[in-house]
Amino acid sequence: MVKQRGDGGDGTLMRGQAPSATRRHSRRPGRRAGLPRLRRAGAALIAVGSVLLVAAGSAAAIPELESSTGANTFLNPYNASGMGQKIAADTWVDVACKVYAPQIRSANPDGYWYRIASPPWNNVYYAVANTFRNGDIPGHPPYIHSTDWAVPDCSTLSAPAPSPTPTPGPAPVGPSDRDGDGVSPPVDCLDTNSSVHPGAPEIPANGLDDDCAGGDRPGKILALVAVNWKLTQSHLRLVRLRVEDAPPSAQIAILCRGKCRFRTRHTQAGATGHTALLRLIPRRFRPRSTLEVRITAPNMIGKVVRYRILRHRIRRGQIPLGQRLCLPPGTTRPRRC
Ligand SMILES: [Ca+2]
Ligand SMILES: [Ca+2]
Repeated sequence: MVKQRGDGGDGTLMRGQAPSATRRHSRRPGRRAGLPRLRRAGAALIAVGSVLLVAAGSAAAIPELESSTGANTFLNPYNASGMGQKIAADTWVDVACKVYAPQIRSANPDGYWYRIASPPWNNVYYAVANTFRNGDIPGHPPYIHSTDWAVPDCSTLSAPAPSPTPTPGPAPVGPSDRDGDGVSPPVDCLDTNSSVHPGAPEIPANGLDDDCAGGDRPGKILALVAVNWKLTQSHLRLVRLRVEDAPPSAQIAILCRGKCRFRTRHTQAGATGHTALLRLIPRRFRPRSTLEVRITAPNMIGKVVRYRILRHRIRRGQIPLGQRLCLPPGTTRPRRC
């Protein structure tokens, strides 16, 4: 009997959480690879025939990709006032320049904001730089860039657009600051809870937009799929299939594609989060079939483990390796985490 414990085929329990796509923690300047880039300047390159001229003091707008949660915009980055239209998730916008305004804690560790050149922001609204991907490529962690250092400082532009008047320090406390956290609406998106305000730590899947950045961040299901296989010369036989440590009442689906004796089975995790699945499905699997276990729960990123059963691996005496995938809320097609 050949045993496999865990999801990744290497016995490692999949309990880690990938770094957030919207919170990065590096001060190191970085360059992106494989993404569109208009060159930076301090000097902009202007092509005239085959001659390049360098115009010091101006800069082309730089395209930046918003992360998967989107970002609010403000007229004044120093106290996050004058809220504008939100930048939608996974959207490219042109960025004119960056300003250093660390007074709002969610802008840290780098403390920079981007001035958004694209309409409808038109070079007067700002968004926190660390909400953008800044050269990190979706699906290719680690996500480490909080700021794209190719974006010029607004102070270096020869003809900067009107900039907000710096008002260092926390947002002014108004009479409508009912929860006493020092931030008034509309910047405080929930003025009845002092733990919710810009700069507060975002706690995934608690039903609150803790940092007022545009919504509650989905949590990630960290359940374990435990599987044991018995290998023969012609097929594989499941001798153990369990889900452990799932959220109570999580939905569990078992799918089989290819040469299968079933297509789909559904069940629900018990109160303990442990659920035996072997009783629900035929145990014998032939080559050229794929077994998949999906664990989902409301407002959480689902966990998927996929096993491809291949003839050449069976002949070599190799059991299937579990491929770990993610299923974001509202989607049906698993993707790389
Ligand atoms: Ca408040
Ligand atoms: Ca939250």
